[in-house]
Amino acid sequence: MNKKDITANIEREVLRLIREASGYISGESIADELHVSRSAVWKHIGKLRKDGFRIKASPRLGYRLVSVPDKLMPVLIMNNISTSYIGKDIYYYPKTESTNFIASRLAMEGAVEGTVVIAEKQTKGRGRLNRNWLSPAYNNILMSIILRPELHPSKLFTLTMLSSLATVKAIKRITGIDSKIKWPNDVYINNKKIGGILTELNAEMDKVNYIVIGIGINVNFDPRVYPEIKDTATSISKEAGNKISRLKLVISILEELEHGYNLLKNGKIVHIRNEWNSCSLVLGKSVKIISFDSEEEGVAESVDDDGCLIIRDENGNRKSFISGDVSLRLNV
Ligand code: BTX
Repeated sequence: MNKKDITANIEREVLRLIREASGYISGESIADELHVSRSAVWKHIGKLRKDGFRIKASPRLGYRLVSVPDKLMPVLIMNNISTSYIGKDIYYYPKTESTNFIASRLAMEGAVEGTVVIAEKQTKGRGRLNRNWLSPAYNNILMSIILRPELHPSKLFTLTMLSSLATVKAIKRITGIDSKIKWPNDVYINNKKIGGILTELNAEMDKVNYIVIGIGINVNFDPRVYPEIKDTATSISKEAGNKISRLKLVISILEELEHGYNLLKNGKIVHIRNEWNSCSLVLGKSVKIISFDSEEEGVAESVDDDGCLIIRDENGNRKSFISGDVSLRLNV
């Protein structure tokens, strides 16, 4: 472990101890428990305060945690997560270009599987087909996860499936709300978009080097701040009618993702596909598939192993569409 990791670990432990204390906890007991000096404890308390934690200090009693900031800081995630490898290494940025971009760079430099990149604000948030992903600072979830699956590159869609499924399950777990998946990569509540997945890979002919899963979720923002999406987007808080804990949701998504990824590693792909299908917003519905030079209509029948959507047109012909190239609109 390098010096930076040791410092981060102590800070995490200091926070854990003052969080777990029912009232005040003395600097001396923290120092004893962590085998560090009292002035080191004081320094870490100072750093936590600078990051937005409100900590009361009393010369006789010690320290008491008053409140934690509404920020998706690694120290808060790591102290509460129950995963064994996803989210054990977290990079946090108040502002960056795109978490997918940072995660790709880290993956190229050898970052371990399960590394997570989180931003509070992206200046170049990306969707599919070069589209933009919009989000104001400190309202939503913007994160990317690095995985290194033993998977043929053509099976990339399975990871998109896993991620949207993890998102749907976490939303249910934290808020009780049912969300749906719109093929290929969007998450919807009440027919409006609340999230999207952008899966990118680096691969050779038949081997994946790494995959970056980018997840963007509208948690506590009012989509009216962006005129271009105000009619098509919503957020979880808007649908729930109250503010949602971004921290609990991030943790839950990472836990669900690890659970699903373990199933995939154990060959349970059919189980994942069945669950994913049961959350589909499009199967059985009349849809329009739009590509850059044509439009096709039909009833969405199924999604195959490679993520292609099969539709049946009005003449009974079946057609298959690759997820990478097209957009889908529901006919209402
Ligand atoms: P997508 O191509 O399906 O969605 C992009 C389209 O959705 C945009 O063209 C716009 O119309 C609409 N849109 C943009 N922002 C929002 C929003 N906040 N809510 C609803 N609709 C919106 C979906 O792509 C994949 C998005 C992944 C975003 C994550 S964030 C973390 C990671 N980093 C990064 O740069 N991208 C991913």
